[in-house]
Amino acid sequence: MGVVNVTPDSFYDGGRHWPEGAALAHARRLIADGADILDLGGESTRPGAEPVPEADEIARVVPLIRAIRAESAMPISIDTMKPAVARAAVAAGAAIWNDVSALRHAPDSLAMAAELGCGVVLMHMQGEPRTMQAEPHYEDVVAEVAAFLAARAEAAMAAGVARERIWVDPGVGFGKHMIRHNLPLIAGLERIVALGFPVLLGLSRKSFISAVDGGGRPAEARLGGSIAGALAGAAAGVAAVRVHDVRETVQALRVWRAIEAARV
Ligand code: HH2
Repeated sequence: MGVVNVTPDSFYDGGRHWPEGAALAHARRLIADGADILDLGGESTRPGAEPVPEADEIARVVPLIRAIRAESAMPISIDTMKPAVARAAVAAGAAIWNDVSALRHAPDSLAMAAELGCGVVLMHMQGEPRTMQAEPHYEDVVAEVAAFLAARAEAAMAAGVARERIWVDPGVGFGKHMIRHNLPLIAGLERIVALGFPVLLGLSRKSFISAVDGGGRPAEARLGGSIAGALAGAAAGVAAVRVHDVRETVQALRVWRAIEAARV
């Protein structure tokens, strides 16, 4: 899954694909690079990011979805917490609602997901984006994330979302201590995969990579760690990795798979 953020402030690609013409060029590039899904976002979820009004978010993503749809059948997911944005995106041609709040942000999120009938990514987050990194706490991070995702999947199904439309995501970096929580969570991915839903893993260029690599590495200098994390996810059986660098990740996954296939 290749990331296209149409935002001025995303932690890595904020402002790069802004305004919309640049975002379309980037989307084309990710398709050519081997993406299987494009994830479009019109609001940054980085810690401390300012909320974007609904109408502005729609104005950022809908024209881009239409433009991609006009030239490609590539599945598109919309990265939003707002039901109205998801509805507008699906009407424009998006097939998946990627919600970092796991359909908890608005009272009508669950009902909207059921009504839209699209795929849904339910992501774990402790707290909410503005404050989530303040003091994250877990007794057993893998068990708690797994229990949360199972409960949200149940809630979605109870609201009418079909089981086969549900994906789950452990939410690396969302209300998690860089080292104490993110690393055991990635190491314990098999237990998330064992829930029985396809797992999406997003760790591309996130700060824990810098923390592991001695600190002080800006997002531009975290590609190696991103690929290492994607391979760890693949080994654990995740269904997709959400990345900024599609070409490099596709190559790493192809080589890893080829080596696995050559095992005797
Ligand atoms: N991470 C980000 C945004 N959306 N969605 C899912 N399902 N999983 C993730 O790990 C995830 C996500 C953060 O990355 P990015 O979009 O690059 O940054 P920003 O939120 O600042 O736009």
